[in-house]
Amino acid sequence: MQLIFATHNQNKAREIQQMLPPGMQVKTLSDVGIVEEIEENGDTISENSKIKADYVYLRTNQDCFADDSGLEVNTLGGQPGVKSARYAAEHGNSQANLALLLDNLSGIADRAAQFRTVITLIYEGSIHIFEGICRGQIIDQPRGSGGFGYDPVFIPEGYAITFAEMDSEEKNRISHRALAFRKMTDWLKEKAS
Ligand code: ITT
Repeated sequence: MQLIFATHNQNKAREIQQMLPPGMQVKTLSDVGIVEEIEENGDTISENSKIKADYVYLRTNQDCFADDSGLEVNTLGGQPGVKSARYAAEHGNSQANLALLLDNLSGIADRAAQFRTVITLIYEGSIHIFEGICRGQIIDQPRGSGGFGYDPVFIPEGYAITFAEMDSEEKNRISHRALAFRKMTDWLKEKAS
């Protein structure tokens, strides 16, 4: 069985391949001849994951899934949210995004935030949604050099270190993305058994 992942990122695809039963093969967009970037113009993280999955399904008529993620900060009304990659400027610059976030939170005591991933799976023509949430706190100075994006300022609940200070295996065990992917792969395993 073949499942198309709406991404050009081979690393993401490899990671999810390892979580799936043998017999289920993940293909990336390039593997199926989709070379263009899919425009993510939805108003929410969920909408963007659906836009990407719908696009691939329309083009290929095959089982497929798409993910979208973002950081939601309580006191900022859920911002940067769907705009996480382009918070400070249209073309994603993690440093600038991070600086703007810290700026917007300066002097604010409530630093609660969460990373959210939404996966839209189109399987045998039906849509299934899987969500992963990782709650935590935004600190006021970046710490650590691992990960990407907002990792240096995010401390997940139950930890004293940021995602950027954590080794990648540990982050991949507890992250929003890992949780959402695990939900999807568990569901697929159930289907396949
Ligand atoms: P795609 O090409 O797969 O779309 P992306 O960089 O847009 O990659 P996501 O959709 O997963 O990544 O996430 C959107 C933004 O949300 C991302 O650019 C980061 O700013 C932020 N983000 C998401 N997951 C994150 C994580 O685990 N750690 C830090 N920042 C994250």
